[in-house]
Amino acid sequence: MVLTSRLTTSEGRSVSTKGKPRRAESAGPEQPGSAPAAGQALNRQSAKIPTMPDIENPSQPEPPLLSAARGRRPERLPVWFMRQAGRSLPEYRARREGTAMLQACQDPDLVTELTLQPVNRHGVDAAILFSDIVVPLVVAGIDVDIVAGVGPVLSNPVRSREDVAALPELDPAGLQFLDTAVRQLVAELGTTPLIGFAGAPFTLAAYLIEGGPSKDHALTKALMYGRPDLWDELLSKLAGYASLFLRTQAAAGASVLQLFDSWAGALPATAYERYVLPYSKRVFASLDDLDVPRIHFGVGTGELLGLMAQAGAEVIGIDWRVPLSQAQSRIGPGHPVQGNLDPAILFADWPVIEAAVREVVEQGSTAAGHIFNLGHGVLPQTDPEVLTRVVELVHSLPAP
Ligand code: 1CP
Repeated sequence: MVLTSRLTTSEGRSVSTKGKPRRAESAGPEQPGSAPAAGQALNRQSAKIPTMPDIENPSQPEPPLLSAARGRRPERLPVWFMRQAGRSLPEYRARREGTAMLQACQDPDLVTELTLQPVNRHGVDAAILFSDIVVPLVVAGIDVDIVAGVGPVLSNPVRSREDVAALPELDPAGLQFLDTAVRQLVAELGTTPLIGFAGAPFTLAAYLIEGGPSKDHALTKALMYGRPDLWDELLSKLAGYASLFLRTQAAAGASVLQLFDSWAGALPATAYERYVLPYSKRVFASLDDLDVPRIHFGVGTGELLGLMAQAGAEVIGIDWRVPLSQAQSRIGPGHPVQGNLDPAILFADWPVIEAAVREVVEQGSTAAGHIFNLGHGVLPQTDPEVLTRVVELVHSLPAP
């Protein structure tokens, strides 16, 4: 791939300069040793120093996102956006043209470019790997496609004992593209952290069983309540997928990991505790030795926050339905929070957006740490200029 040149911002953040230079930023001197060369990314799994890519300059401050994720209060409030890479960006639409989504996810050079796009454009405090939660299913050989305007669709949904038994374990050899993409990205990003992610067992199971997006998750719940033995077998396998996918990213240099249990909010708390929490716990426990901060997020999970906080992640992502102040009392002390501006508010006039951003920052100020984000993904119609403006505003506010 063509490596891009690098600038170091006034805050010491290293950014790639491929394409348009970032506005409102002056080019500082190249910082010696600010990033390992491509292919020389530290193996943080063994080195146990996930936050310090710059070993030649130990005085360099920890990136704000990592500080907040570790429960500290950095000088600047960190901000990134779920689904920051993708259809809200014209450069994304241009670059993706003619390449199927799941093909793009397995092309390390394209993954690198698409992951960097929102970092270069918005100046966010983290990159999130360009991938999708169904990519491990593809690697496992399951016939899944991402259909434009729909989402993941499976040709043969998993509904019987035979279907579950036929699911293979994930073969690490199939994840070479992921290792390559993450190493390239870490080298390109310099001090900006890369967030690796995976879909949680329940949310993956929902796609496998329903065969595509679903509103009520009726088939998933029917199998969960009606066939607990099968459910256990299925979720155990999917916990293995998530665990391996996350470990691979951390081993290649991702410095934060997020587990998306997007559709867990479909469940009552009692069912979540019995049928979902044990498997999410298993995923997090398998990462305990890595010393990489973990984020756990789901949509519509207000009633589940206390239980989700027991799964093992340090940071709890809060969707836009629950004010951060209330969320803190539900998850208990000691957990940094991530969130939670309503993504739809970005379509309002700027004064409305500004007031809402300030309110989220204010409410997050009492948490153990706060990573500013939306309460779910960026909507495709969002004006990217507004996202950049939100980043500038968050960075301009006095850190609480
Ligand atoms: O052609 C396209 O552009 C397809 C749109 C798209 C993109 C850009 C999909 C289809 N997935 C993605 C990338 C993606 N997916 C990322 C990386 C980009 C980034 O965040 O910057 C991430 C983190 C995901 C994760 C993901 N995929 C989740 C969990 C997060 C969430 O939003 O809750 C889920 C549930 C999916 C499934 C999925 N993939 C794509 C769609 C439209 C959906 C949701 C479909 C549904 O409603 O069930």
